[in-house]
Amino acid sequence: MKKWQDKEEFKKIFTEKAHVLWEKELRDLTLNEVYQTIAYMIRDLVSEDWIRTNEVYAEQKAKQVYYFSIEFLLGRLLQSNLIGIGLEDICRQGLEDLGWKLEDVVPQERDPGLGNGGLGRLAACFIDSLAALQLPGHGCSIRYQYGLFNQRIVDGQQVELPDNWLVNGYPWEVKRVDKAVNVRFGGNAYMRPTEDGELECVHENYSSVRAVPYDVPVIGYHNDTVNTLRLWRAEYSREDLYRELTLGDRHRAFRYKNNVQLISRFLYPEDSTEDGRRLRLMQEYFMVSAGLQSIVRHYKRKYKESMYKFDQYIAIHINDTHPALVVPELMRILLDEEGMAWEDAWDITCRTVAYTNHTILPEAMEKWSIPMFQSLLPRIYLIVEEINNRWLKEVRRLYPGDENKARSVAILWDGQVHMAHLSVLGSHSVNGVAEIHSQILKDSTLHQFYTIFPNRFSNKTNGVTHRRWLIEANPQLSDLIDEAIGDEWRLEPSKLIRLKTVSSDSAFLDKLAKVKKARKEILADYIKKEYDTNIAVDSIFDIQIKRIHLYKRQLLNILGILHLYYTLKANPDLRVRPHTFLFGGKAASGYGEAKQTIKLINVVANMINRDKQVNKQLKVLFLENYNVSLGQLLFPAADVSEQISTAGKEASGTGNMKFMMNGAITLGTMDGANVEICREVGMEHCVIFGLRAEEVMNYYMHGGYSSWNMYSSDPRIRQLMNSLVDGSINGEHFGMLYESLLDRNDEFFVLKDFAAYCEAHTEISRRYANQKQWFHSSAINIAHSGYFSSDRTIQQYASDIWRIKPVKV
Ligand code: GPU
Repeated sequence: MKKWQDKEEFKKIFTEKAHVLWEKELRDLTLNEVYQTIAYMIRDLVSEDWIRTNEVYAEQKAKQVYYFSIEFLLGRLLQSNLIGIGLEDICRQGLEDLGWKLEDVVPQERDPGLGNGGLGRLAACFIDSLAALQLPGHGCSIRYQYGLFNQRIVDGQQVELPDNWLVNGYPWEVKRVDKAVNVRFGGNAYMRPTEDGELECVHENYSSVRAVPYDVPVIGYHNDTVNTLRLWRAEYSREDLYRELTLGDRHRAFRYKNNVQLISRFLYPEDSTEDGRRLRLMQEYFMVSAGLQSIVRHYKRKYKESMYKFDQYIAIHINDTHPALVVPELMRILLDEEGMAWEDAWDITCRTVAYTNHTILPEAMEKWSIPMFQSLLPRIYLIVEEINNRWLKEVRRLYPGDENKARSVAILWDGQVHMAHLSVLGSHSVNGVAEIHSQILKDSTLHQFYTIFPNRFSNKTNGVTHRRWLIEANPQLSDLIDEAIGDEWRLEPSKLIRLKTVSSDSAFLDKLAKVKKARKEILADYIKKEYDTNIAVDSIFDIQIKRIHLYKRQLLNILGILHLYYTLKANPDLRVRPHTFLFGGKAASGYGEAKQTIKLINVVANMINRDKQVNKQLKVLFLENYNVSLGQLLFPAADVSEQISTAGKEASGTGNMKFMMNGAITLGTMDGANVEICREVGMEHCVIFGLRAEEVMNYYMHGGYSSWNMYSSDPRIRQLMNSLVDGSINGEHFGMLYESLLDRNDEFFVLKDFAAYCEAHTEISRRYANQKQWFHSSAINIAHSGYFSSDRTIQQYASDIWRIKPVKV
């Protein structure tokens, strides 16, 4: 790559580019135009490498992976791309000469809200790691016009505003009209005999949607690899529109046009729960069909190999079940377009596809009603039916008379299409995202499949990219690490383990404490500016940031805070270590309990922050619109990482890893990746509390838990529960939460874990009192965070599942 040699060259190119783009003098540029100018300059720099990367892959016929995900939560790209190509400093200096600060330009970029939470952010970390490791791998998703809603808090309540993230254009994308494909919906499909006695499928009266790809470069870290994230947009096909119009039905024509445009208009505001909408199914098939068609076309044109060898050159990964239709869609292409026999097509499909499960919450398991599925995707339905028939025949042959077996592995059952079952059956690899989660899949959720295909199952513990979450988010800490152990960890995060050698060194720990303080100051400044609130940087910053969900138990956290408040009120002379509790996260728009939790947090926060008797010791804040960029400000400033989901419920969690990488101590349950975090760092460097997954499971299976008993036996709980409904919290009522905790027997064991949670907090305060000990733990956490780099995760996927190798560009 021909880079800007120095700031003078940067300034020269910037000036030329800005003139061409905006036709005005530099001094008249808006900050947003400055941002866009640099983005286009970076595009220019990488364009040759981008073309070259694809050429080299094709020349070498390298095996490639396509990572299909209904979400990619990218975050801003300007700074990470500058860091990736090693030009951040030159850019900063050049801008400074021209009168701008890079720090003011960066926030001009809007976070593309193309994801909800962990699943989408994982996909973004994964493509970052693929490029960093020079692996041939690309992302495939939808270019939603509106991302996840923007969250405002009004009177303590969540208000959802549309996230029109594309208003000012998106300089990182390239529209590729020449690569558009058509996707078919509706109509009718049936089998008919051909002249030579075979069966062929007829699909007629369907309507066509044009899928147009927008490509975003995924730039490798200090290498020449530029992979592609391909985002599909739905457009109406002019021919179809004109046909309707010439047939004289204007209403039908406009309905067609509107329906088509809806397909890529909104990202669904759900995280782990699914409310089965027709449009969502359309989105899933749209992404899958467009993606697969373009992969097959590229394979035939550039690799010029037989479709019988498809799986030797192509791996397809499905990020949870939202892209599970790749299984029948690849079958359709192989059967109908390539004329393959069923057995061959099935064999190739299973060898190509691999599946990751991200949840065991039963309500989050995707199922579609058969009538809806059939009317929307008639040809795909015929194929799914055939897959199911052949499969159940096989199962009944293997386990005669065992209808339970058949039921628990069926794809079509009870009038529904079971997407997880389709995914397991149609792939050669199934993995969970943390050890405990993979074990639960084998033991319960997918147990029957596991008995039939034990070798198909494995674990791939999640990871996060240390490039964004440490190097970019926390340059102060990154520099300190360089100083202590050299900078090799930037390329190989496992080298962070060398920090153990300085983790008891007082001089180092003092510097670590200074860095933490500096990051708390940066956050405090932001909070002062945005909320006009002062937070004390010598208080413990205790942070819970993630989607709001009953199983994640933000309720446990806020009830703990409320109890602390009552304790302080009842004991005016009591002095506790000052605490700042920060929350952030969005609630799905239709999720009443989650929204009421937000309200509770805000009302309690208000009550506490205004109370002069306690607000020197206690401060609570709910930060609006938690997203990737806000995360980059919060993780570096945290002392305590709240990871308090009900054991067995959080598949992995990935925020836990971002916190530890930035030196926060985990306060958590034995759930998801917390289990591995605390195994790596040692029990003495995290604080673990609460029921274990087996205990939770036991209560579910055999009963024996009554939240009313907790209410009767623990006066603290009684006081808290009463306060939810008696108006004592600023006159507000929280009936829905009260019901969930008491009348519906506290499904997530908030009250059961309450006492242990309070003790865990006491333990945190006790440990924080010894600063040297605290920062020793902090250092140990950073040292072990190398294991939780997505580079490690991706290497495991690459060697165990995809069988792909690095390619030097
Ligand atoms: N997850 Br399924 C989501 O964020 N959204 C989903 O629709 C589904 C799962 C999360 C899990 O809840 C979280 O535990 C995990 O760390 C993350 O996926 C990535 O694996």
